[in-house]
Amino acid sequence: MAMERTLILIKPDAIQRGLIGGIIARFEARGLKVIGMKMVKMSAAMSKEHYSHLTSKPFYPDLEKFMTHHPIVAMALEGKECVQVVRDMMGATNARKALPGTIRGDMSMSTSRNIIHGSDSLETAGKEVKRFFKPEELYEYTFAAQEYNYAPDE
Ligand code: DAT
Ligand code: MG
Repeated sequence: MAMERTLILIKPDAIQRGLIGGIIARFEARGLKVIGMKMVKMSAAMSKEHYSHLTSKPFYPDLEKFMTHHPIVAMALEGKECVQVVRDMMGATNARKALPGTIRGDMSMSTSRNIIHGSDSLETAGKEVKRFFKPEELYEYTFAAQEYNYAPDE
């Protein structure tokens, strides 16, 4: 299986609630590699691009206001099949329906205040990592104990 990259955003609600470290710890414990990480304040234009599938929805104005009013943490993660792995770790969009054990299911109670974004497909992930990170902000390195994260034939 090929290595993939995906984009995570730790949203304003998570930052206000002191959950940055708790969220990052989940990904580290899973064995995903952090290859880029920074704080950013999304602009309205970035929000409209990032949520282009939702701009016509009635809740979009609140979503844009929410995502742009406060800095967020952007992370690029790398791992085998990590786009789906991260989606599974996040849980359902409506956090009240997210299963216990998922990030949303353990730490949030809302659809619009659901603490984390993760890319929804490999194609989206490619675009989203580029949206938030310049090439020089992404780092290539290997885990010293890589053979303990994956078998050679995976
Ligand atoms: P996800 O974040 O699980 O990929 P999405 O891409 O459909 O879900 O929506 C992006 C964000 O928009 C979501 O995290 C919160 C907000 N949102 C989606 N549906 C909503 C709704 N019905 N009411 C309020 N906010 C919503
Ligand atoms: Mg989405």
